[in-house]
Amino acid sequence: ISRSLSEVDRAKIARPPAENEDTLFGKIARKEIPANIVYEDDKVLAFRDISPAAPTHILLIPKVRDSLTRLNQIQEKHKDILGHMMWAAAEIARNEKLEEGWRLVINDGPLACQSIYHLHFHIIGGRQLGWPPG
Ligand code: D5M
Repeated sequence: ISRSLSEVDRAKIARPPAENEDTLFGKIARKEIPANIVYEDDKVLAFRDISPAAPTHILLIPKVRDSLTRLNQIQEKHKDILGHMMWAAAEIARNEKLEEGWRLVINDGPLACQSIYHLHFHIIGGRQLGWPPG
C-alpha cells in the first residue's frame, strides 16, 4: 500500500482477516515478537503502543483471539473475557496513576480506523484529551 495514503485511507482499505489468519498481536501474545509489556495474567496482555498518542498509551489484548477480531463480532461466550478486560484496564490505569482522567478506546472496523483485527483496548492518558475525537 502506498505510503502517500493517509492513515484514514489505509484504515478504510484494511479488512478483517479470516478467522484463522494470524495478526501482529497474536505474535505479541505468544511472545514471538517483543513488546514493552506492562501487565500480564493468564487471560490478557498489555503493552505500550509503538506509536503513542499520549504520554500513556497502552494496548490491552486477550491472549487468545478466539474469534475476537473486533467488538462487532463478540458473542455471548466472550462475556467473561470482556469483563476481565474492563477490570484489567482499570487496574492498569491505576498502576499508571491516571486518576485525573484517561480514556478507554476501541476502534471497531474500517471507518473507526481499526488496523489490527485482534480485539484491543487503547488505554490513553497523561495529558488533557480533546473531545470529540477525529
Ligand atoms: O490500533 C492499532 C495500534 O497498534 C496502533 O495504535 C499502533 C499499534 N501498534 C502497531 N504495531 C505495534 C507493535 N509492534 N507494538 C505495539 N503497538 C503496535 P487500531 O485500533 O487497530 O488502529
